[in-house]
Amino acid sequence: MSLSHFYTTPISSSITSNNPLRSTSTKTTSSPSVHLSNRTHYISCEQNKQTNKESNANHNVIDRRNVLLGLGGLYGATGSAIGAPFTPPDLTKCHKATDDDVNPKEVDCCPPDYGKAKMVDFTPPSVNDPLRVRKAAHKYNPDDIAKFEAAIAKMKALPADHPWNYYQQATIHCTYCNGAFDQLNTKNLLQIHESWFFLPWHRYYVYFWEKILGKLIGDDTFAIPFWNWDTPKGMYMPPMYLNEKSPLFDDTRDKRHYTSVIDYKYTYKNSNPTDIDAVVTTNLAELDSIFKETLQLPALFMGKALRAGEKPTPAPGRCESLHNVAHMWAGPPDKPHWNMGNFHTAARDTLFFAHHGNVDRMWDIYSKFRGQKVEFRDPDWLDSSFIFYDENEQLVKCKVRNCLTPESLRYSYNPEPLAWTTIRRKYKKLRNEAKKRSEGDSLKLTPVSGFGSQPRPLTEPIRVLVQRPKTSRSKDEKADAVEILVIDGINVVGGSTARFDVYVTKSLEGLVGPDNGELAGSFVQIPKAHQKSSAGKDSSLELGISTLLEEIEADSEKELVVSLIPRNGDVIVSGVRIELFKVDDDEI
Ligand SMILES: [Cu+2]
Repeated sequence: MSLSHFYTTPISSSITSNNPLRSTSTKTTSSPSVHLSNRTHYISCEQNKQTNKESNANHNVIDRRNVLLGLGGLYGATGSAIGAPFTPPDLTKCHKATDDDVNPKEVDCCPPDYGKAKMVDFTPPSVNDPLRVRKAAHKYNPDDIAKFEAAIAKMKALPADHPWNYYQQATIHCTYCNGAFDQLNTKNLLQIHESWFFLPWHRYYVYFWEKILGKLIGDDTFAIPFWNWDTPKGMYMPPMYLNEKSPLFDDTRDKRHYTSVIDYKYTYKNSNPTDIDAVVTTNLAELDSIFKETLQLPALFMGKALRAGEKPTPAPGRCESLHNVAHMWAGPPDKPHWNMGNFHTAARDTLFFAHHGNVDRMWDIYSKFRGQKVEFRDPDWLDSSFIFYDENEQLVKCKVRNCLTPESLRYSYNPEPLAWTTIRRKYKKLRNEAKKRSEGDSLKLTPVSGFGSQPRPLTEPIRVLVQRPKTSRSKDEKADAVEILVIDGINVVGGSTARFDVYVTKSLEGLVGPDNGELAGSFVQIPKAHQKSSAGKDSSLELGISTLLEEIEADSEKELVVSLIPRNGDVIVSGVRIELFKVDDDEI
């Protein structure tokens, strides 16, 4: 399958992944996950055969715990719960969390008091229930706005301790993201961000919020708006959120951005771009890259695996990293970045739900590009569960497998043109002009060498030569394994906000010019509350580069120049490497 044709060609080859990034040997040993050498991680055919034998016929899923045990019982002897689906926490054991951007640092993230409420399994809505259709926020008419405002006003007017109360609802985000609970029977943080739970958890969260609002105004067709930040006219704060008299208004947002276009390269410093057309084009090109580079390996889009008993190692997908930018941009530039700019408080702003409507829509589009093949056939993902308070005031336990499509929850998105699917030619023109300008600035070439063996602070741009495991791969080889740039051991000093961008270009015999090359992706972190014990845990960033290499005609290059460009925050990086990751094929 050619990646460059995926927008127009029906996806026929099997690209479903059983969490392929976990399938490497690196995560099954006790050694640190920092790798300074370049290695190829192919899963052997034997392992694939073994996993298939163990697949569950009903759901076509594979039990990775058996696979791991079969590979030497690495986890079996510990008796821990490692390698199992996530479960809801013990609701009686909520504790304070830490937020490094706040003074004093301790914050309360405990959810509504569920008392002795009995938890039942969530039953997905009937196919006969009305379909709720979410519309783009910037297209809302006065009637749409009035209805939405009425619902929000009612939610805000509920008693403060009611589980449907606006602020109680906002606290749920804090609960699952900010260290209010440990995972059941462990000392490990309950955290659904920066992993494969990011998209399904937020899907449920927004779903129940919408259902409750509908119930409050007695309308079972009620749907929330989505912030359509992937289309030129939607790349602004939707106007209805800026009316100071509206219950949708939030005074904490960055006022510089009330009328400016969102820049996906935003850090707190660069605001209000003047060349709007260039920013919009660059934004769209990034979206195009995100979809193309992640299509074969869902972990690259959705985030890496996290299983019960594991200490979360932040590894967000590109969807989440981009979503962080919009949080940063909407929230204020100063600490503690309330509301949107800090996970701990983000859901206090109604714009959060429009933002996550679009994040959820991105997942839906991604899923449809993939022919709606399940992203991870792993029961540790599918059978993981979260709790929510539903529109009948019932505590429900919701499994990932029941939210794989919006339609299964009886909602959908009003179709909007996907502006980023046709931007490539315009973007190339823009890039070529920029390159010419940069050549004019300086023809100076500077030497580049390897990263070295020690972690390095990213106080200035780091440009390093990185070897590729294989050059000039055939189409079949590319369909079989994805080339990935891995940035290891990313430590944000102080755990606060940070960003750096990663560029790739060809080397000129060990030298590099002034142009950084093409953007491969970004590391973007916004402040969050956490448990002290998990502070400072290193992150990793994994970026697909197959399409990028075709674009810059670097397929035959043995080495590439990778540039890490600091934008914000104090960051230390431990290593940069390029690997090939096997794409699981359910037809094997
Ligand atoms: Cu968010």
